[in-house]
Amino acid sequence: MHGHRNFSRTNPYFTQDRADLPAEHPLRRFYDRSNAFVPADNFGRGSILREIYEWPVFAPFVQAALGEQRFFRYADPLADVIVNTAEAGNGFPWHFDTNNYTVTLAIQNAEVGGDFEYSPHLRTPTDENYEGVQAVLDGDAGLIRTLHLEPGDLQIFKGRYSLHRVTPLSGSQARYVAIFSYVEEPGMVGSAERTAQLYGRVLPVHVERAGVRSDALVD
Ligand SMILES: O=C(O)CCC(=O)C(=O)O
Ligand SMILES: [Fe+2]
Repeated sequence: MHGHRNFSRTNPYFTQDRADLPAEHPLRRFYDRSNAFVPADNFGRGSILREIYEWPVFAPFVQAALGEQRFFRYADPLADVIVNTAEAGNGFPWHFDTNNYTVTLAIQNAEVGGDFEYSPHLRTPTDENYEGVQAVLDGDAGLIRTLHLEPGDLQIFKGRYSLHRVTPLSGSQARYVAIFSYVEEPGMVGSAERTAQLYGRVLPVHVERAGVRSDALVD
């Protein structure tokens, strides 16, 4: 597998610790996060994932489902269609996405775990609802919905206001999910810094297009 591993410890917001707040506050709840991204140049012409991504009816379908006004395929040759891999452990703990939406295709499930848990519309642009977030982090089943996806299932999910996680994995089989990325302007690529973080390398295009940036994809 040509994945680049990422380990971190993050709160649900991907922000710094706040020593001024009580220990149980959501901004102070840090979880291990561990996964690997297989960059898009492993899925070249003729690969099934690229055929789906570039299938002329696919992007318009996703755009209509999301109701987005401006919607373009990502122009980043390392990041437009990638595979996320996660092994036994705590792959994707509770978080709000920093991007507006995520489009995934389930490829392989782990033996145990890997369900998608989410709490719809838990915060709004004007109300962080830290009490509600804390209740979900503490396992309040009344606020949590569970989705079990099987290989081949396409998921279109708006994660900025809905807290979500992938339940911890166990067993020897890794979980694989493809992620299709879209942006609001044509011709965009990721910044060199973020690309190096996520994929462990950059291409000339990431340096050359330093003025035309977007990091509006994977969190
Ligand atoms: O792997 C998944 O099913 C979703 C992961 C996720 O929440 C994300 O990429 O932001
Ligand atoms: Fe997410």
